[in-house]
Amino acid sequence: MTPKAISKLLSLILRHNPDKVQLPLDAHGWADVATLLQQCKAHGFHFSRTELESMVAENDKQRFAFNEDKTRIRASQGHSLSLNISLDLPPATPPEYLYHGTVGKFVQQIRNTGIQKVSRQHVHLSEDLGTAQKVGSRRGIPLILTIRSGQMHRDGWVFYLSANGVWLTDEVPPKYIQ
Ligand code: HQG
Repeated sequence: MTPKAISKLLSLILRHNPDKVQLPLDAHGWADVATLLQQCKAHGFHFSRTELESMVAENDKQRFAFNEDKTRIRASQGHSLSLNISLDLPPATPPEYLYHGTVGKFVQQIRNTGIQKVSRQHVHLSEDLGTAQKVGSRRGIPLILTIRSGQMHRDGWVFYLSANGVWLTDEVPPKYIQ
């Protein structure tokens, strides 16, 4: 399998559907690496530990992280709400402004109801415009919303920073969207 194919498979398994290869995840989204390799193989997806490690190291968005002794792996963000895991990240203080990349067709509803998690565990926000552009481009012509995250935080909203630099929060009410 190519690194990209392994990344796509692991995004599916570790964020959304571990049952695809009957893989147990713990409450914080971690999977045992040996079990992951074995279960993928049993379901027709062949890759070695070395291939896995180089994919994780070289992944463009650093989507996956190992624990210290590399016996466990998880996705750093992007999990489905239905998976019911907790990343167990400490609350963090965001910069004054963060960005959310979306597309025009969602903007009116976002103006009405704020940015919602939709199907994920958190709303995903970016620290830089370039990343937000890329996130929005997945769905069409990107439209970037600027979030008054500093004010949100001072008003008591909790933020988390994922291991790969994505800012996470529960929702962004309309009044914090510029
Ligand atoms: C939109 C990728 C209508 C929201 C990226 C987005 C990210 C609303 C879509 C990560 C809404 C949800 C997450 C509302 C939000 N009404 N539409 N009230 N609130 N939306 O995929 O942020 O490449 O769940 O704007 O890089 O696009 O997979 O979230 O367009 O980090 O690693 O509903 O996924 O990472 O879409 O992307 P998503 P997202 P990977």
